[in-house]
Amino acid sequence: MRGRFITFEGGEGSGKSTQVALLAERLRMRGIEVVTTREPGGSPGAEAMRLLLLSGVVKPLGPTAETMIFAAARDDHVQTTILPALTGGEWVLCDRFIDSTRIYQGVLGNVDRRIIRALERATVGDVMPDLTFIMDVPVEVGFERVAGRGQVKDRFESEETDFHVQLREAFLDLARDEPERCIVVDASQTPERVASRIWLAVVDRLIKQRTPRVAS
Ligand code: Z5A
Repeated sequence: MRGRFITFEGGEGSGKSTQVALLAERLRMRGIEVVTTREPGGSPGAEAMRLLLLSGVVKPLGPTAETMIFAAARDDHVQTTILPALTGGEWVLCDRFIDSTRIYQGVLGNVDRRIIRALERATVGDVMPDLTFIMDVPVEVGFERVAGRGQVKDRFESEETDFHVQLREAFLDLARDEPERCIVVDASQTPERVASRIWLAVVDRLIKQRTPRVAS
């Protein structure tokens, strides 16, 4: 049986990586095999492209070219990491995926929606997430968490506050448009509370439905 594919989306510092790790732990405790991965990256080729994308050297080429490099990275990631894992019955938990392109490049970068969708079809095809968590946190909370790491800001973290406010709104709009796939999570709560909310949704949407009913 094909594995399940869950993605985590949202602004910076919203706790995506933390929740990917916590959900993986819970699934493994139930005996489910899990692959955790991220975008941009998640395969050797895509990790090389991640360095280019986050360093900012691609930015001067413009948002359309940047979108194409995100797509090239995704193509390699899907073909070499995600698809083989799903086909082998493993669950894949991915920190960012297509919705980041739709929002960062599409909504905020103003890249033509037809280009975004065409690249999505070419790279993802029917390898669509079964469930997507939109991690929602006030921008200032996300900033504080990331500042606590004391790292140099990357190409996207360096954008103005207004960019991050629009980003948050755009993710919430996307969730409203696709309620069957997307669940908004209040990510300002403690990591444990956020993890519990996510776990309830996974059980409800993906685990219960896989358990065969016993005939009475
Ligand atoms: N991008 C794009 O433009 N187009 C695309 O198609 C794709 C990506 C795929 C990748 O950045 C950038 O690429 C991203 C969009 C763009 N730009 N930005 N910004 P990245 O992978 O380097 O970083 P990120 O995805 O933004 O994640 P992040 O900033 O590392 O944050 P996070 O994964 O959401 O959070 P975290 O690492 O789990 O937690 C951050 C800190 O907060 C950490 O110290 C935790 O211990 C703490 N934390 C986590 N949860 C909590 C709670 N609940 N309470 C308190 N503290 C917490």
